[in-house]
Amino acid sequence: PKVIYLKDYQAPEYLIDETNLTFELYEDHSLVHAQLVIRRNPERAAGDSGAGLPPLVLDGQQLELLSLAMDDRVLGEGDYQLDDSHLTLQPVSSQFTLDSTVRIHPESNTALEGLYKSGTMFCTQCEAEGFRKITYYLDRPDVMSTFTTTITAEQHRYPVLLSNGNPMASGAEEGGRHWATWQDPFKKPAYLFALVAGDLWCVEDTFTTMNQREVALRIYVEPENIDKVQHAMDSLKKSMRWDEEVYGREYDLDIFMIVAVNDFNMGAMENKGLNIFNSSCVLAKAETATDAAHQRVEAVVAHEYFHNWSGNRVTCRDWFQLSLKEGFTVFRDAEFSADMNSRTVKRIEDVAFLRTNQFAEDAGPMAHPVRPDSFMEISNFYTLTVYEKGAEVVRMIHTLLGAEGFRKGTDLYFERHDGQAVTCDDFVKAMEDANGVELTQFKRWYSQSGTPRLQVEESYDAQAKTYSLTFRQSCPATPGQKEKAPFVIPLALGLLDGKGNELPLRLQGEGAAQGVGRVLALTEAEQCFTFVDIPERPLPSLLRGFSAPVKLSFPYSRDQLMFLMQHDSDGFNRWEAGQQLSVQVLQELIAQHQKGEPLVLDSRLVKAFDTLLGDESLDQAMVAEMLSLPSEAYLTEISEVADVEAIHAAREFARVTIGEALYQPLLARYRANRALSRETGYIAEAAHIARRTLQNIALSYLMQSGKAEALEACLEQFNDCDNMTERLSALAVLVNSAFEQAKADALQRFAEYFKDDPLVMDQWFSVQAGCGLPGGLERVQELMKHPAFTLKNPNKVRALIGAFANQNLVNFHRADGAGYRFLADHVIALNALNPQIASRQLTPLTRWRKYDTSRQQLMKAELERILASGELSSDVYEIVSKSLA
Ligand code: B3K
Ligand code: ZN
Repeated sequence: PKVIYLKDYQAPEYLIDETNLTFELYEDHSLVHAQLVIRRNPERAAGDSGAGLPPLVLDGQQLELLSLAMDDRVLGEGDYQLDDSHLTLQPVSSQFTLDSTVRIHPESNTALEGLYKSGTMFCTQCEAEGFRKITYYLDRPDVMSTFTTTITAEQHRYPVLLSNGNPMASGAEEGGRHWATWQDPFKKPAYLFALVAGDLWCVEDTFTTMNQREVALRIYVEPENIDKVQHAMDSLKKSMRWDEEVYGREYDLDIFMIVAVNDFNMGAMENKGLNIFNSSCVLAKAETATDAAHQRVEAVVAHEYFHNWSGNRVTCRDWFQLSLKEGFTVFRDAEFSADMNSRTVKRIEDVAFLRTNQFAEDAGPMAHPVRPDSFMEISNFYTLTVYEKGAEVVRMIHTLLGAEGFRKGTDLYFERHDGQAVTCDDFVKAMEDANGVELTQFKRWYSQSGTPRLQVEESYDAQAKTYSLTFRQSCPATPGQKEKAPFVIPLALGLLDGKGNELPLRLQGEGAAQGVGRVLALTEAEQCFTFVDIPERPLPSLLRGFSAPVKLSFPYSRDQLMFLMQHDSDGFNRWEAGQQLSVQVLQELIAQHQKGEPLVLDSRLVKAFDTLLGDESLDQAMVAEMLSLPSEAYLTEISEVADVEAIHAAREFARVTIGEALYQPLLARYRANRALSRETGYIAEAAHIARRTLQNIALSYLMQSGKAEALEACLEQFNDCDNMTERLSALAVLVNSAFEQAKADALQRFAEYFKDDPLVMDQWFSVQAGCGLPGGLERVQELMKHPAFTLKNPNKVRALIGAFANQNLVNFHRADGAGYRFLADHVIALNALNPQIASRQLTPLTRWRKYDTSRQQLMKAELERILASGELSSDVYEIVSKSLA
């Protein structure tokens, strides 16, 4: 596959003003008629006269061309050139209409890109480059067109026919077929096109916008899921209101639709007026979806809705700018979730995820800037860096400008670029212009990859009462980028006195203290800040709220961390102090394990947890977060060379020790919370979610004791609860326990009861795939034979293979390499079926540099085997070849 570079970007030679599509859907093929109103792009027309018009090169893949006409002149084979990805013709005037008919095969499309079938329904996924599998087109985001779409299909099988925009007309045809026409008045790139045809039911509601326009809201699902839609509908209405209140953005069409499909490569897709969702991101009810699933639905519904402005009304010029819409929209949905739930907990979850996964990506062979310079396959760039780090970059702008300044910037951005396809530079320019600031150096966050390190040193002068912090930033080399220039790092901090109170902050040279807590902007490789009037040696609270995506190091003692855990006014940093304490303690255990010494847990960690459990005034969600030890994946990420077995043994040892030492307070908390759960029944609100989370963490520690009393509590919860959160947690701790009979019974009864609900079966697979007890690979191989499993459904692949390779590190990384062989076998099988899913599942193998030499060899050997396995998709080829480079 060839490499595409940002530096080669050129505006399109031609534009498409109008796109008229007619789909004829049949069981063994479909026909697509396209009428495109095309004109020469005036921006490119300067030197045209003498040389004549340039050729028109349309994208098209896996299309069977049946007819072609230009301005009513039928074109024959000599009039155009066809290869497997382009149709090239020679225009004779600068404006013309092109008519084409192609035959395609959605019924056998297992890649789930373009037009395909999910179960009995037809649906589409066009981002990034799927539209070219539907018809010949200028399939690039800077070509924006109005779309009119007519769909014809058998009435009985496909009573519902949907596309973007507003419904215009519909009717019956002979032979039991019917048709519907939709028109989208907003110009859009082809990647936002969508079509759905199926036997669907919908839940309807309305939303009145800030200008009193009534919008019809419809969520379409297969009939058996109609009772699982209310939560998504509530989330949608909250999102629409929030975007009006926080960003002043109003919805623009008269109707907004969401369709749930079972077979989907990603979470969801923001097609104009017709969002298509993975059913896992729409369907939720108490009995079948956990709290986490409810929160995910709320977040993804919001994310896709927010794209209507950040992505659709203002879109990307080219795919290198992907983070323009994704980073910004992730930031928007994170703030929405923070406002709907607990702000601190949302931040903790996002940071834990970023540090575990995006930092690993940024340190690996696929490291790339938030705005990449090149790619082979754009589908491989829907990454944690583009999404999550991209959101951190937008958050830093928000931090530097303040909420008001940021809003001025987004207002200008939306006003200036409405209807346009623009760049990350345009976004930053709007921020600069609206605030009269310069962000030139800040933009390095878009162009430099890698996670910056920030080393901090302190010194206190008791005589002068000054306290100085020296910051040294650096950033490791990443593929293609050896040297890095300093970043602008917004550093939020506060200083605590010996009682835990915040000290007023005045920097040397400032007239008066600027209050407690503030944000410093670091811009140099090395920089020193001196605070004056500091009466005693303070304890600094640094990088509050994780104000920049960096690896901070400051030599805190364990006692200082315990102090911060209790006294820091920043909730995020209270949690962070606890994490750092846990990391120190766990690393000590890891070292003991490696030396073959007996493991001894620092009792201060137990004491800190005891204090947390005893403090009834604390937010339960925070207590739950703070009682959770850093994951094995995070401990891997921060290791120089990850010792899989030592990490697992250390963490398990800590869990057992804590479970035994704090058995009584955990049991008390557990019983109190479980009693409340029974009393109130399931309510999907923050306070209840917090209570259940803590209850379930307590249960998992209690079960570490192996006591019959704990088993009894666990079984009682499993059998007698009214919701999936309690049931699945109980199942998960049983699965990870040594109570073989109880485990087998519970698994069997669960599967029997939920066998017809694919999303619940996904959870059943995941819980088992993640079980770190010996024999994990064999269990997963056995589960692959279960009738509910299929490689063709991405959710199933993620639930079983993905959960095993990403969450069951001790089994996946077995010393004999069998886990690696298993993964590679399935990547090879998936490569032929669904390249996007194949290449995503590969990620764990790309991390081979983290492991000992023996595992490195084994992992590389599997990558080589994939490379040699035959014809590879561009998706898989790019990841494998870059990983081995
Ligand atoms: N924009 C889509 C992603 C589509 C990915 C295609 N390979 C989902 C989202 O970020 O909202
Ligand atoms: Zn998105």
